[in-house]
Amino acid sequence: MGGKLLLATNNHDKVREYRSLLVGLPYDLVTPSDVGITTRVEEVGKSLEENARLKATVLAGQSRLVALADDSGLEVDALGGEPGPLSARYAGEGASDSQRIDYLLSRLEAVPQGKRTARFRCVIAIATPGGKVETVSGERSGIIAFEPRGEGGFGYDPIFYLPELDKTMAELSPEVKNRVSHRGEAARKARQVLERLIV
Ligand code: ITT
Repeated sequence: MGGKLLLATNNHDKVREYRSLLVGLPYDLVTPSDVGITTRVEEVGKSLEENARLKATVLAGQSRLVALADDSGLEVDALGGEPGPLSARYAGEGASDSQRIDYLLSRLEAVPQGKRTARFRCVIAIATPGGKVETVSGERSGIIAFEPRGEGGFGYDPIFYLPELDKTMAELSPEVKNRVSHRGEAARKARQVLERLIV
């Protein structure tokens, strides 16, 4: 039996996706608030990988549980890879998803369809209380739409258009998003790491 696995995130949308992506593993998934942890780890790293490692290591140490952290972001080519690791704070601390979308669209106003390529990246770090850390990652390419569409998902999903499916990520069902998303790819690799940790 694997015991408890701490989902080291304060983002409820990520928790919802991981509950489905990690289904069937012999772990009881818990959140920081479930185990009385209220600290927010400052994301001081320069890369998604650094920040994911930091969040997983700190929370595994505090909880004495295996911890899985996710640092993810959107890289827009016309903006030199921005917002990247700053995706959550792009329109300032405390901004809403729709304010971040508006801000990003305003930065891309003059950029034509053919130059709006982007990718979502997700890095997952899994840390043990003993201090071991492993990382895995996933990515999904797409195009930044001119206006938001769809009600599903979260974050930048309504403006992330997938030409192969002719839909934005927010127009996909949760099952299809998990199949094609950056987080889905990373979580399938994380599953293998977690299976190895079970003794
Ligand atoms: P934790 O650090 O507590 O996990 P957070 O929301 O601060 O939560 P990140 O630092 O990883 O998470 O920021 C990721 C941001 O990137 C998030 O706020 C979204 O705006 C965006 N993002 C990540 N995954 C996404 C997805 O699947 N779809 C749309 N936007 C996503």
